Amino acid sequence: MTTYPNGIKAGRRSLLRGTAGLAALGIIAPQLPGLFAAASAQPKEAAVFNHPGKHKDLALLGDKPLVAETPEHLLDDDTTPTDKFFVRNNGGMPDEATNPDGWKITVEGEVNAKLELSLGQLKQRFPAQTHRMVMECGGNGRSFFVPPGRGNQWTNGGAGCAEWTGVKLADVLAAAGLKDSAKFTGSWGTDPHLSGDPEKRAISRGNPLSKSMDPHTMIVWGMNGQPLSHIHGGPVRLLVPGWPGSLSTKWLSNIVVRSTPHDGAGMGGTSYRVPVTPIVPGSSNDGKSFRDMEAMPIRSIVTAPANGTRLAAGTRRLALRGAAWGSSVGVARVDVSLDYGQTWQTASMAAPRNPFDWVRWTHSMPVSSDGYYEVWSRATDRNGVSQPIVAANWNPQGYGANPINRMAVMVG
Ligand SMILES: Nc1nc2c(c(=O)[nH]1)N[C@H]1C(S)=C(S)[C@@H](COP(=O)(O)O)O[C@H]1N2
Ligand SMILES: [Mo]
Repeated sequence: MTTYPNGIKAGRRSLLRGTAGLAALGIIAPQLPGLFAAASAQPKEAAVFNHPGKHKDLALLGDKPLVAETPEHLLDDDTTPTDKFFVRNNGGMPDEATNPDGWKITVEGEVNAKLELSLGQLKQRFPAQTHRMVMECGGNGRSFFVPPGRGNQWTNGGAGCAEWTGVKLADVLAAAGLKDSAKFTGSWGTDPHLSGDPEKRAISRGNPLSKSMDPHTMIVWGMNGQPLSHIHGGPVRLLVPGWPGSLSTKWLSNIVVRSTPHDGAGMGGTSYRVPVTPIVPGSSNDGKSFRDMEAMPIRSIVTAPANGTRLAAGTRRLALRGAAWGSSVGVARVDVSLDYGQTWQTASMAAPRNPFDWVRWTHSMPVSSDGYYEVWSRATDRNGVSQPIVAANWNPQGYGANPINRMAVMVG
């Protein structure tokens, strides 16, 4: 009984707080085919996440380091409010900056002149921009793998879509002057390793220069119109949209431009890497032949009604709302099914504001009778690639699981 996906947990938590939830009936939406587990075998209510400025219904996945995901029904806003945005730390948190504008960032390596900039100088020297973009943990969806991947058992809530304000990383790199040898970047934050050993880094990730030069890749100090909060990497972080969230270095202090791929903690082996040729689920592998994860796969979620909602007897229409994002080519379509995928209907989508924004979708779906229904959602990208039925391309650390979304409602 190890494979209960935590989506159940998230749904169950909200139900336990409600008055007429399905949990009370012992009915919980399974997230994987065949897992119709008895309520008694369900995980206990998730630990409560208590942090100033964060929503109390975020689901705590880990304490040390601090990791909390957003239940799907809390992702129902067009723009994810900061209090509902997931949190993923790999180490501790640095002390909070007392003088944010004095925070220093250095840029060095394959550049003509090493740059040292305070946040105040960064704001003055380069044009600011604001974009609404998804940031998503590379491990989002991990709990859907069978057998489970190693690490925090994310359901679909290791993602959010906020408005980020800052400058283009490309402008800052250009100011340092890129040498011909510049091919990759790497970055560090100031968060301490959990062991307390100052020689060790919690995480330090990097990507090809081309992604750093994308005008949507930013050094940000603002989130949803407010100064970037400490827990989200304030006063300043990287925001590398569309690729694993781990690249979006919080508490950003150092950027290095390199001729070879970055070699920080969290690079190489099986870290943020996926098989090129599929491997046997559950097998061990050193990841040497894997490739670095780049664009996150396409995903859709249902954000309303909440998983486990009980609707009045006689309800004959479901007003569904959700979101879809991911894929390097953009979301083309979202389909929903009320009959376990036998028939699908296409939802209406709002246009995304930029290639890294999510798509909000809505659909009004007829219900033929009272009873238990599962709502499935499936997004398809512009290349015709859809979410698989079950998590695909198993890998030891559980990256890239994006099966169709499943949630349940009870009518009557
Ligand atoms: N310095 C630093 N940056 C970091 C991390 C970290 O632990 N330390 N975690 C990364 C990971 S794995 C993710 S998914 C995102 C999470 O950002 P958030 O906590 O603001 O949601 O930050 C990334 N940046
Ligand atoms: Mo992550």
